[in-house]
Amino acid sequence: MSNPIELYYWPTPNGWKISIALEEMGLPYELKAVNIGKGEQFTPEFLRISPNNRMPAIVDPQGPDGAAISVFESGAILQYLGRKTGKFYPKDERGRVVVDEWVMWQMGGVGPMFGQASHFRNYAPSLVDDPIKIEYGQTRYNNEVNRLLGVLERRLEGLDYVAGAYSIADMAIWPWVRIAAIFGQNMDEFPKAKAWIDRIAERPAVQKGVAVGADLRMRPEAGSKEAEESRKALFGQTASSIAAAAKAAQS
Ligand SMILES: N[C@@H](CCC(=O)N[C@@H](CS)C(=O)NCC(=O)O)C(=O)O
Repeated sequence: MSNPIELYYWPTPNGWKISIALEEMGLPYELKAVNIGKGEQFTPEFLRISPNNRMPAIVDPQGPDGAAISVFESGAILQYLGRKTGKFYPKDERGRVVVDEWVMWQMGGVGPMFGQASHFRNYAPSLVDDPIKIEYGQTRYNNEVNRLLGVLERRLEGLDYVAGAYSIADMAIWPWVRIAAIFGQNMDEFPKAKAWIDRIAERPAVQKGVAVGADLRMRPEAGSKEAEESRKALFGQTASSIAAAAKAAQS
């Protein structure tokens, strides 16, 4: 029996990509919660595994040649797990290129743009402070989210999954797209994407994956001390603030 993969995780769309993949691939794993609202992503131990101070990350005790390996960036983790298991990641070059294209589309487009749309919708300071700038940010990122949903809708014309067969690309894209309605997108505009969301949601491994650590995700009440601490940990990060947080975590 091999040692479980360590999953550095917090229950968010980027975290779900990996809990879903591990469930789909039937790999044993051990949860290592990284409470990003409390700044646990800045500890020197975590930064050694994930230098970008973001979760998810994994440590596979049985990496290449049997030695341990750590991987950060969800797209790289999905590709690593796909290569390791030979599941949901085609071995033939043409098939693999298509999956890689859609994984990269998620990593470079969907993740960052949905992330910014969420920031401007849920976290930007009140409209009263600076209505023009905030509205500009909201419109820009909501339009990008809408454009990306249109790309997905066109892609799913005649396909059940983005690369033909269900793959790590769907696992990367689904956790963000399924919450697009919460960002104010009208999903009736995108019937194929909507059907794809439901098709994937029916998979038992996906249901297990999104349930991982659900009890950890307790959004602090707006205006509470916890909410203020979480804002401080997550927003306004600079190179020197990360260095200071890492140092503080060490002492
Ligand atoms: N490109 C990264 C993005 C990961 C990411 O943004 N993770 C967020 C949570 S969804 C995080 O760890 N945030 C901590 C922080 O902002 O300090 C990936 O796909 O792995």
